[in-house]
Formats: sequence, C-alpha cells, structure tokens
Amino acid sequence: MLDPGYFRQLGLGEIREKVAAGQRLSLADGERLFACRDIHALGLLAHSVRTRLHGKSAYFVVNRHINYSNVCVNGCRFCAFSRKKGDPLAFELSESEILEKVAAQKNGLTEVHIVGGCHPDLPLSFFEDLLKKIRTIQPKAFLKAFTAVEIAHFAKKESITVGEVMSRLKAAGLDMLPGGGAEVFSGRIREMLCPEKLDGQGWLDVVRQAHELGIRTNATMLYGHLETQRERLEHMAALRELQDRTGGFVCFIPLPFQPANTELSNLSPTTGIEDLKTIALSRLMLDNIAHIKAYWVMLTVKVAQAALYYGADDFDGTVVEEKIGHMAGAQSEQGLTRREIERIIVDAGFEPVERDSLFNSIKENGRGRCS
Ligand code: V47
Ligand code: SF4
Repeated sequence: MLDPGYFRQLGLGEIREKVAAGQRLSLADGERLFACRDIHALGLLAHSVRTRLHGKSAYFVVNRHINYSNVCVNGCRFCAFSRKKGDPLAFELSESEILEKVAAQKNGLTEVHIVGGCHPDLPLSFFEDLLKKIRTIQPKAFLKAFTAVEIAHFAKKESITVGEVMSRLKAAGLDMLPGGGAEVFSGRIREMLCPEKLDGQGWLDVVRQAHELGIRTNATMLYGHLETQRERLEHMAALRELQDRTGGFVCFIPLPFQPANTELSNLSPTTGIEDLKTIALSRLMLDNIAHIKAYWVMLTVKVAQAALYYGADDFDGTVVEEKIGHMAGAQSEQGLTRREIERIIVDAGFEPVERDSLFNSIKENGRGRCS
C-alpha cells in the first residue's frame, strides 16, 4: 500500500520506513512532510497509521455544547466570541437557563461540553452547583467542562491552587477537561495574539495536574493565523512529551482559525489542503495520542468527511448549539443529528461507532458513563 518507490521519488523514503515501522518522527521529519506538495502522499502515510489504530471505525458522540457566558477578561485577538462585562452583546446564562438546555436533550446524550469566557465575577461555587444539578438531570452524560485557561482563572479568582479547583470540580461531577485554550504554545505568537491569557507552559502545567488527579483531557491547536509550520510542530512535540509522562490525553483537535469579526479579519481562512495537511501531520507526529478529531464545526462537514482519509478517526458529535466558531464566521450547521453523522461516515466508506467521551463504544458498554 505504501509503495516505497513513490515515497522515495518524493524524498520521503526514510519517513515512509519510519511510519511503516511505527517509529517516532522528528521535528525535521515534520518539516519535510509540511513541505511536500503531494497531499496524496501525506494522506497515504497518515491513513496507514489511522487504519493500524482504528481500522474502518469512525467515532462520533451524541453531545451538546453549552457556552455559559462570553464575558471574558482576556480579549484574545483571534476571538470573536468574547465581550467585556457591560457590552451590549455580552451574555450570561442563568443556572436555570443552562439546566433547561441540558434537560431538553432527550436523544441519548452522553456528553455535555461546557465552556465560557474567563468571567470576572462568577464564583467557583456557581460551577460546582451547576455540575451537581446537571448530573441529576443527565446522570449518564460525561461532564466535559472548563478549559485549562478557565481552571487557572478560577484558581486566581478564588486564591486557591489549580489542584484544589479541579478536586472540588471533580467532587461536584466533572469527568474531563476539553482541549481548548492551548492555541499554539509559542511565546512569540501568544505575546502578539493573547498576552493576557495563561501562557503555554501554564496550560501544560494545569493539564499535567489534571492528569495526575485522574482527570483525562483533550488538547487543541489553533492554526492558520500568524504561526509558522515549525511552531505547529513544536506545539505537537510539547503535547507528545507530556503524553509520554502522563498518558492523560484522549484526543487531539486541530482548530482552523476562523477570521471573521476578529481583530485578524484581514487574514484569509485556511484552505482545504492546509486543513488536510495539518490533520495528516497531527496523526503522524502524535504517535502517542490515540485519536485525532475532525471538528466539523470549524472544518466544514465536507472537509471533515475527507479528513477521515487523512488521519482523523473522530467526527466529534451532534453539538446542537455552537457559538465560538460561528461568531467568527464558521459556515457549518449549528448541530447535526446522529442520523446525519452516520450518513456522512458511511458515505465516506467508514463504519460509524457511537462513543462516549473516553472513546468507549456505546454499543459494547451500554449508553453513557457508569454512575
Ligand atoms: O479555546 C477561539 C478556539 C476553542 C477561534 O475538547 C477559535 O473535545 C477558531 O476547544 N477560530 C474552543 N478557533 C473549541 C474547543 C473544542 C471544540 C470541540 C471539541 C473540543 C474537545 C474542544 O476555539 C477555544 C479557542 O482555542 N477559538 N476563537 C476562532 N476565531
Ligand atoms: Fe476569552 Fe477564550 Fe475568547 Fe480568549 S479565546 S478571549 S480566553 S473566550
């Protein structure tokens, strides 16, 4: 399948051998792959790894996103979602509004994904109460909530450690952290785009502590703005290094930058080829993270479907309501039904597997988390 002559002719003979032998790729290998203009060659390499790990399975989850508030003290330049307190477009959902959204899901929900801005006033007790109440309404759903950036913000606000924040949230029902807020770890980029935000090392420290507390997490990478390909590879290498130590990452999610309504709206959105290349590089570099997500909300359904042949094995889920990408111009639907996702996956030639947040098959394990 990976014809040696074809890869040799592209100058990728050695990399092909490493991939076939399951050996780790270096940053220099990653740079050579990014420089390759033959997208099929990258796809074949990434697909061989994806197939070795997951066969024909393509995973999805019946989930619901909830953004509790867009009020944020950080003001990242790439964000179209956040507003300062008092802005006419600022919003804060009340506890009962959030619980209504959760209760309205009667479709076998197995994941609630809750994130928001770094709100200056909401106390940690608000989120503890919220998690406890959501748990009683949807006892089988995994509660995947609060990025490492929000956790660090809660700690600062309450003058306690991030470990204490996560222990309290875990006791209230938190199962897992989503992967947001990682952006790219490069100090050069963060200084330009999000100087107020928790820095790259800070993000990695919070996530390491989550893993040590038994809280699994995802990891994202925001690409397609001012970062270099080398900075993307360094971001992946930092995640790979932490994963070697903790094994706590479940899934990696490359997020293509949506420029509309942001301070970087002069930039063009990523192209489909750039997206597929980045997915393929993620699969090839992150040899110790089991799952690569094609997040259809930001990629579009069509590119996400194609990404299943470029190293992605997960399609995310039903989502229902999404604000962060859509406020920045994402053209995708707000949500998809289970049936629509299954059709997209089958049409691509894969077998849909409904999963929970930790990628246990729902069919094999029964629906939802064990209580
Ligand atoms: O943290 C902000 C990013 C993230 C923009 O863990 C932007 O399963 C693109 O993290 N264009 C939120 N991206 C999304 C996220 C996520 C999504 C789906 C699944 C999971 C998971 C995590 O979106 C933010 C930030 O990094 N973001 N602005 C923008 N204009
Ligand atoms: Fe706030 Fe997150 Fe938007 Fe940054 S990306 S401004 S931290 S909501």
